[in-house]
Amino acid sequence: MTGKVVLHYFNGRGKMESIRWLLTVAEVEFDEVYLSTREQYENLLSDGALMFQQVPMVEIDGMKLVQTRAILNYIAEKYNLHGKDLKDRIMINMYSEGLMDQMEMIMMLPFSSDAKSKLDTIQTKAIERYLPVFEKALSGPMYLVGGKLSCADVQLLECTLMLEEKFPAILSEFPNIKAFQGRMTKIPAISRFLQPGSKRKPQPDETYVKTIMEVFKIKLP
Ligand SMILES: N[C@@H](CCC(=O)N[C@@H](CS)C(=O)NCC(=O)O)C(=O)O
Repeated sequence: MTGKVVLHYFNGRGKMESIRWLLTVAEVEFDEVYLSTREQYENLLSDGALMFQQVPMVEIDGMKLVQTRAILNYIAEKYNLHGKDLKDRIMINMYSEGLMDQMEMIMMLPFSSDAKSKLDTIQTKAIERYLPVFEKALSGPMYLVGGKLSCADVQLLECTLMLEEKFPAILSEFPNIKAFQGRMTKIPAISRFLQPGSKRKPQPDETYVKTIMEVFKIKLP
């Protein structure tokens, strides 16, 4: 690897959090540069560092990577967290996309004007659409795909912890997922990541939302 991995994003979860999780599980050390001013963002733009003028951006192996899914796939491939063959990989990617869809809904809540009704929709979709899929996949196997830890497992843990922050009892009808969480949180890197003071970010607060709005010059209606 050429130099240390550097993450460019806000000091908050957003789209970078799944990347932090995956690097942590791969036991890759990383530094972070937090975007807190419009000027920093404009500097990244004028340096040509952001292909689509968007973050997350990750410096790794001499490259400046953008697009969350592409970054996750690169890390997963590199650190053997993307299955053993093409068929494993498509299953991992399908699970992953479903998990990203759910996490995206939660991520957007602080920017939403009708958060309460959005929250209800998230809960209903989680219980009726998403969690049953993972509950079934984990009825027996330790991991989602190919009997081996993959990026989809890491995202499932991240997503279910996020759901529990909003709906503490949401896994009560999903014992296989609950047992899976128990196993995953015993992995030493994950256990450390869940301790206070790690690089894991807290739930978004007003400062985080305000910073994003200022950096991107967003005005809510
Ligand atoms: N498809 C991109 C979307 C990235 C994205 O929407 N990033 C936001 C911050 S979380 C951004 O940079 N927005 C500024 C803009 O789109 O102009 C990804 O998944 O990385």
